[in-house]
Amino acid sequence: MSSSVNATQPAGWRLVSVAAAISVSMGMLTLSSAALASANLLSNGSFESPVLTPGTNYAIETVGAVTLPAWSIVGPVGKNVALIEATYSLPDAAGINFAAADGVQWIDLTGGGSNAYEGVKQTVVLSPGSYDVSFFVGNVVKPGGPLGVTSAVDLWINGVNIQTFTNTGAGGGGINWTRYSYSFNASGATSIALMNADGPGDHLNGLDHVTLQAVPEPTSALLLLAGLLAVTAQMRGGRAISGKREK
Ligand SMILES: [Ca+2]
Repeated sequence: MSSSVNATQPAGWRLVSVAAAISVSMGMLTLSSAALASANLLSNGSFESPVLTPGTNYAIETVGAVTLPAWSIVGPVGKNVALIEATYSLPDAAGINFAAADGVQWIDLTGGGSNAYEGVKQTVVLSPGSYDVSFFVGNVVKPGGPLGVTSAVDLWINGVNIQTFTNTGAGGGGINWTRYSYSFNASGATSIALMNADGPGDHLNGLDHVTLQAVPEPTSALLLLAGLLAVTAQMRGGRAISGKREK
């Protein structure tokens, strides 16, 4: 039916409409990819809230407290993590740049001398599907000092210890921030927890820019591709009909 409609229209108009259809299809593909890529399903994933007063350097976030918006502080009672600002400095770490991986604040999972199995946890409700969780682990290599040489973070999903991610990178005068990610399927209430897996003598284990993103369904991309192929086939069919009529 569409071929006959096209055959009655001027060839120039037909080409313009086909080009417009392809353009719209590709635009939808780009838009849907961009929207999915930019949507972080976690809140306060960069730990920019609460805003620390400049010069404060850090704030202790105690296990069980509700001082870190969207996150729970989890671990043994009385332990803590520390919210750090980029201008933080230590007598033992003179000259080290504590810049955040994203924004101006980050979390030290070893806390203020806490050094236990503590961390941060957030629960979100997800539609059935595939998801990517990603986060930056910050490390400083300073052998023999309080900051240690590695930073290890355990990822827990729905109460299951998934994997330990260990950053051994040196920052060259600052923190080495390395991004890690993990893909999984989920449905309904889903908890994400990131825990300090450093040894007791290591007083630096950075965490920043935690994201949770939906992975685009392959079927959505395939449907768009099928649409593009249909438009292309229609264009070729229109040319064939047009060619016959010209003879
Ligand atoms: Ca941050």
